[in-house]
Amino acid sequence: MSHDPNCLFCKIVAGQIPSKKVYEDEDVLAFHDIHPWAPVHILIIPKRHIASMADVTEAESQLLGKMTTLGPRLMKELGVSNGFRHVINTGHDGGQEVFHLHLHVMGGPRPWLKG
Ligand code: DGP
Repeated sequence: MSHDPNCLFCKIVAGQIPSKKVYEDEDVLAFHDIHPWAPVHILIIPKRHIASMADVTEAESQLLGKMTTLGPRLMKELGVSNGFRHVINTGHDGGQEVFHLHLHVMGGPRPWLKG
């Protein structure tokens, strides 16, 4: 399924729910997280509906590569210069709340990160 009409992030992709976009191309969308855990917290998502990392196959390797390499570029553009964290929560026990694959990229001055 490329678009799930009941999916929150598919609605953001379709422009039915507003978001603070930071990047968009034909494959991916990046926008600010509504409940940031860090001074700069963005989500990078595929435009087409993939529920989670548990649903990713080798066919999505290039897409995943694009998402992960976009993180550093966008952090730089957003002024994050001293490090950042990538997180993907997968499934109920992995703490996933929105079942449309998303990469959290978080940075900015500490303390916001434990440890
Ligand atoms: P996760 O627990 O990994 O599924 O994280 C889901 C994230 O999505 C969470 O950090 C908050 C964010 N989020 C939920 N609803 C919205 C929304 O409507 N807009 C935006 N920008 N972010 C949202």
